[in-house]
Amino acid sequence: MTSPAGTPAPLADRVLTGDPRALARAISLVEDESPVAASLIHDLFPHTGRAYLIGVTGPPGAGKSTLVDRLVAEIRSGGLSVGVIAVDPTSPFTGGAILGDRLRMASHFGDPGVFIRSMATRGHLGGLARATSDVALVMDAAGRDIVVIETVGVGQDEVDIVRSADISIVTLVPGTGDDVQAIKAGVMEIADIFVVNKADRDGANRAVESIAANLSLQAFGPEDWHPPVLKTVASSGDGVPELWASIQAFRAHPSQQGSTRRQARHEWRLRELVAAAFARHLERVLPTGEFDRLVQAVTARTLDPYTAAARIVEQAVGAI
Ligand SMILES: Nc1nc2c(ncn2[C@@H]2O[C@H](COP(=O)(O)OP(=O)(O)O)[C@@H](O)[C@H]2O)c(=O)[nH]1
Ligand SMILES: [Mg+2]
Repeated sequence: MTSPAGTPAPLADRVLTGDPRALARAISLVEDESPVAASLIHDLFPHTGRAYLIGVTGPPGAGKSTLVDRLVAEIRSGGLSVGVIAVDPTSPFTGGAILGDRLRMASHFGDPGVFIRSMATRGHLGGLARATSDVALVMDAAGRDIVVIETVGVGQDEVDIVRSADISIVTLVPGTGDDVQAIKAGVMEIADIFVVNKADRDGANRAVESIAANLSLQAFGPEDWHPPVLKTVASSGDGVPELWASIQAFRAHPSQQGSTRRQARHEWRLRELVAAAFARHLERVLPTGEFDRLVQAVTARTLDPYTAAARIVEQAVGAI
């Protein structure tokens, strides 16, 4: 696509045509929080909202990357295009484990319907969850039907990432009942589907029962979706077609037909952006050292934290 003058079309236009090189470039800009990222998102945003976001989380080594790889193959067999965002720092997709990266990519190598991107887990000023959300937006704009986000369910950032997907899949393995504790309690509550992977190992049924027992403590209404507990062997692909079927059943479930979940996602994003903008504004308008002085006053108990916060807001808002 070229503009009338014969110069290359703007990046946003090329992303919208699905050009993988433009997609890679746009993702880098967004991930690096480049100054042009906001205007890029501005141009792309009206063309987003079509992709379905699948969050996959669980402890390191549970087989998430292997499972995602198989799931992508399953999705591709139905003809849908896929974007994968690997946020898991231990993921073979991510930098560092370059050999694993190549091996993993190899199964989809040459398939333009699959775009895999690893995210650096550090250095995001606006937060990892924000960066991940924006990368997913760019993939959405580029026409990816499905975006799969892999993350380790250990930190708050990861929980936020999975919570902001359209569906959250929590992956556990047999043998260690502690796994359920190893991931954040909050993750158990956000799971729409539980997967007991490595079901070729002893104790898979016990793990299923313990998750089911845990679920029975939660109150589900008759209209609610009841999170199923599935068994998979990601290394062989066993159970993966059933997982994909379950994802589709969730997507079609009456409880998912409104925009409640997406509205919650946008509310959360907007709050994050406003908070970040306010923090940047504070840095500009507060007199040098003022924030530190207030922290010291609170530490010395000469000032209470509510009064200190009120003073900061007053100075900031007064200067807007
Ligand atoms: N036995 C068995 N091993 C598996 C299975 N799925 C993955 N693995 C292995 O578990 C290890 C960790 O897998 P990986 O996908 O990197 O886990 P992640 O850290 O959760 O992304 C690898 O050596 C995989 O080959 C499975 O279903 N059964
Ligand atoms: Mg991984």
